[in-house]
Amino acid sequence: MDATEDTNTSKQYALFHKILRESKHVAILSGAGLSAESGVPTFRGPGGYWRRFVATQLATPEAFKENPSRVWQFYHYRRNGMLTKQPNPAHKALSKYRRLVDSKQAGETTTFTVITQNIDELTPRDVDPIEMHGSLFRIRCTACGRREQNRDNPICEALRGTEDIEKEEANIPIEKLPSCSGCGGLMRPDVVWFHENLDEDIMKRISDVLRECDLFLVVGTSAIVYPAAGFAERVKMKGGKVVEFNIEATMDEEDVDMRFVGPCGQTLPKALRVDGME
Ligand code: BV8
Ligand code: ZN
Repeated sequence: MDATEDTNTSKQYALFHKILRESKHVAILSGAGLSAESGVPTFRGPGGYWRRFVATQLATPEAFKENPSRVWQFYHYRRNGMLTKQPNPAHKALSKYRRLVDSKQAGETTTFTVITQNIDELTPRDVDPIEMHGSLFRIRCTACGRREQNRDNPICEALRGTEDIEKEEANIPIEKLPSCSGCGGLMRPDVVWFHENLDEDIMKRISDVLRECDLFLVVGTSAIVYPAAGFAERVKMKGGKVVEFNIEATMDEEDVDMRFVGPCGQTLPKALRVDGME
C-alpha cells in the first residue's frame, strides 16, 4: 500500500476495515492529539507553554528539585484545567472497539491494547489503557514512594488560585506543598519526567504487546518522545502494519502503511467502524 494515496477516501477506509478485520492483535499508541478535541492543549501546539516556560523544561526531575513550587503550580494548572474536559469521540471509539473485540464481534481480532503517552486519564477506564507516562491524578512520595490517586482541586491550600497565570508566580515554601500522609515527605506528580526511566513492568507489558502486534495505530502523536517514538518501527520490523491518525502527515513515509489525515475524533470512529454505535 502506498501511504501517499489520498487519505480518508471510502476506498481507503474499506481497505483499512479489511486489514482491521483480519488482524489478530491490534494496538494503539496515543498522544496529546487524542485529547486535543477535548480541549486539552498539546505539547507542541500553543498550549505547550505555561507562563514563560516550555512544558519540557518543567517536566524534569532537575526542575522539581530546583523549584518544586513552580513545578507543582504547572501540574496544578493542568489538573485544574482538566476539570472541564470530557472524553471526545476518539476516546469513546476506543471503548466501543474494546467492547466489540471482547464480545468477539471484531473479525479475527482477539486482543486490543491501548498504550497512551497521555497523563490526562481521559481514555476510558474500561479500555484499561497502559498509561506509560503516569497520571496527572496520581501522586507519589519522594521519600517513601507511597502512591495515591488524588483528584482534589486544589491538591493543597497553597496552590489555590495559582492557576490564574495573570497573577505573579507564587513562591510556595516546600512545607506547604503536598505532603505524604504516611511519612510527611514531599509528594510529586506520579508521572515520568524527561530523563527518567519508565516503569520496568510497564515496559515489559509493552514489549509483550509489540511482539504480538500485527496492526499498530499511531494516534495523535508527534512521535518525537522516546521510547514511545520507537514502538512503530518494532512492529514494522516484525511484519506488522502501521497506520497513522494525525491532522498532518507526521511519521516518515517508509514507516507507515497508511495514513488518515484529519482530526482523530472524526477519523478513528469511522476507521474502527464504531461511528454508528451507542
Ligand atoms: C528515557 C509526562 C531513559 C510528563 C512525558 C537526552 C538526555 C536524556 C534523555 C533524552 C535525551 N534525548 C532524548 C532523550 C530521551 C527523552 C526524549 O525522548 N526526549 C525527546 C524530547 C527527544 N525521553 C525520555 O527522557 C524518557 N525517558 O528516555 O529514559 C533515560 C534516562 C536517563 C537519561 C537518558 C535516557 C521519558 C519521556 C517521558 C517524558 N514525559 N509526559 C508530563 O506530561 O508532564 S512526555 C510528554 O511529551 C507526553 O507524555 C508525550 O509523550 C510527549 C508529547 O508528545 P505528544 O503526545 O506526541 O504530543 P505533541 O504535542 O508533541 O504532538 C501532538 C500530536 O497530535 C501532533 O502530531 C499533532 O499534529 C497531533 N494532533 C493535534 N490535534 C490532533 C492531532 N492528531 C489527531 N487529531 C487531532 N485532533
Ligand atoms: Zn512518604
